[in-house]
Amino acid sequence: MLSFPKDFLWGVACASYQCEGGWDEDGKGRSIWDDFCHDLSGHIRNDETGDTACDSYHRFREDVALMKEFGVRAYRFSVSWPRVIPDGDGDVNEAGLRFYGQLVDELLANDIEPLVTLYHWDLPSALQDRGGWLSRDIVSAFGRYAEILARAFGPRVKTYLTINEPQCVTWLGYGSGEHAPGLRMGEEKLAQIYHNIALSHSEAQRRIKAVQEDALVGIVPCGRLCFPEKDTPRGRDAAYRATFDLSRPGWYFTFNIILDSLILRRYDDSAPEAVRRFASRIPSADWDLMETPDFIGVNVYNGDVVDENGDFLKRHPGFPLTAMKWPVTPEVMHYGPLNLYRRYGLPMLITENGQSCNDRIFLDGRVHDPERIDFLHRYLLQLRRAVCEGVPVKGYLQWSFLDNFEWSHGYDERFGLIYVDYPTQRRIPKDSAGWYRDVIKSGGASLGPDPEDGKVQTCNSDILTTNGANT
Ligand code: PNW
Repeated sequence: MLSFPKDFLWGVACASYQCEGGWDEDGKGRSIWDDFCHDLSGHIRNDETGDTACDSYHRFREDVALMKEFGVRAYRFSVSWPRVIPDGDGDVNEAGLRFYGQLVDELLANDIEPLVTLYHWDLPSALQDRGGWLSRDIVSAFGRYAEILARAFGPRVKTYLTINEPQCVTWLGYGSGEHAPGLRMGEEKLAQIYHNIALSHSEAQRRIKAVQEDALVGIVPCGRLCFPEKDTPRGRDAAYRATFDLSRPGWYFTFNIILDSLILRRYDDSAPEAVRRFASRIPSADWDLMETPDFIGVNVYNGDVVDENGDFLKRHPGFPLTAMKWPVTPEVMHYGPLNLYRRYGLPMLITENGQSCNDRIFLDGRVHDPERIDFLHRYLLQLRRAVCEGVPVKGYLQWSFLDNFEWSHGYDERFGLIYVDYPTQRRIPKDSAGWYRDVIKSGGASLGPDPEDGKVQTCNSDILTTNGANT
């Protein structure tokens, strides 16, 4: 009896700046994250940097061997743009390309499918000097970069993710300034950045497919995902509407701000004034340039609960939190993908899910992380509900295989299945690594029955219908 489809892809994910290190080796150019960390003005906890990180630039073979040992079937990694094209749109750094070619070969030799993210936030500094994502020049530079990678990888790589979390790139990078390049811009400029990102995704998708027709190309948005307090038709509708309502605070942190552009080729009627003003100036030729992705990569960490009237409910005192103080809301893994499917009708891949814990090495020399196991277990049970309802989720990637550099939080936050002792770079599998190995090996059967009804659901082959927003 299978509850997840037989070809369901089980894997793990990471990103270049968070794990590679080797920040100035073998001809790599500088990225905005190198600059942001090096200026030591309090952007990053403990003034930490990704200069060395997990040293995966040198230890990738050891890391891939560990993935193999724990049964991982897919690895989502990102390419550092300035490692491959130091100034972003000039000469190619062959040594950088070679590194990623070797990583891909090592994965394939171990039966692990490489899933390649083109952009996980380490923009070449030289491009930021020319405006970064605010400048429309980025569209052709990003397209060229994508084509260079697609040519280099050839048929070895079948799945690409273009841009990780446009919402974080835009809002955290150019709005709140919490992330590199640390700027604070107004809403119309943020809308311009979103538009440039949508055009960049589209250009990359076209150029990858021109080189490799059968490649699958997705994008990885993030943002507010809502779920109903009560699972009733009214509750579900309210959660759907709240998820995509741009008139609520934080329009820049919603999935539809980017996906409506790419897929529906318009902005939602609920868009705030600044966005509408910007949208009214978009030339109609731009809409013709938009490419619908083949699938949506969804990063799922937590969500908001709404009642049947669509009001957001406050969490009760003492609500369960992760070490990073993110709420533990497993239901988001059911209703998040469900609502995205209802609006867009596309297949999905869970591209990230996990939690940070205050992990440490115990007296017995091992790393025990029962909270992480409980978290993954709860979220995967909810994902099973979505899959059993017919939501086409093709795979699940845990974030993250190794502990790594958690952006402005530095190394304090540990998301890994594998503990990294940074002073020695020793890797120590946590209890959760063994637990996840069993999940993968059993195709999800080891999750056991759903505590709510005591049953192990099985897949429903009748695929849900979408509500037609995209027709
Ligand atoms: C993701 N939120 O970012 C990133 O893609 C990863 O690089 C990062 O390490 C991981 O999550 C863990 O933080 C997120 O506010 C940023 O819900 C913000 C949110 C979620 C994920």
